[in-house]
Amino acid sequence: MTFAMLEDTGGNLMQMARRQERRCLAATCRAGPRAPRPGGFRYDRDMTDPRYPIGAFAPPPAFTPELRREYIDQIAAVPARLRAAVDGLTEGYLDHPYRDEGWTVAQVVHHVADSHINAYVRFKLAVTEDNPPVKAYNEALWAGLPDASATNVRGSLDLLTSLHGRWVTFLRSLDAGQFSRTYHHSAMGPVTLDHALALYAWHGRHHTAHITALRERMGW
Ligand code: NI
Repeated sequence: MTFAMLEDTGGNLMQMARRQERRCLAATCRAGPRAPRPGGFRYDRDMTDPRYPIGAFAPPPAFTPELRREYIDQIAAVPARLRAAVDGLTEGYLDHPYRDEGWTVAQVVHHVADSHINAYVRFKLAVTEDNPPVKAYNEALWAGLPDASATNVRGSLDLLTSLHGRWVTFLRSLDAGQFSRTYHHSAMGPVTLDHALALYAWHGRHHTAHITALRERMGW
């Protein structure tokens, strides 16, 4: 995921990009002053919307060491939870879209790996450079590439296990000052690591829930 592309859709890319940009610029993507919302997650969308099984992302009103620990724990849990979400699913199930016109279950798994590779690099850049530029990527096109649309998800699950191991070790080493550092996103402008931490904690839960909600709906 990039901040610019929270929506997973195979729809028209230009429309999608414009829609995403509007949503990001209007709502949750920029670092800096905004009206905070309590609770960290906003449930203002129809909760039956299969695109947002845990609600849309909204940053918390304030960051505390306890909240950061909670977010890091959520990020640490992603590989095992995603692995459990697809446990027992064979080829036909992994090729099933998680919603009408949505990505397949396998693509969702591969996307989390693609997104979190980008996230990991962005965090490291922000800690070692002064507001470094980072680039949005076209997640819809990435999801169509052969390695990200293949049915076999083992490679991405193993990648996530290793990646999150490194990422979480790094995140747990950061102090409050480092979480206030920023990277400069090509679509959203400056983003604090606090904001990014909350976002990626949401992101892992968001996509895992795409799969668990599908299995619940389908009785798999
Ligand atoms: Ni995503």
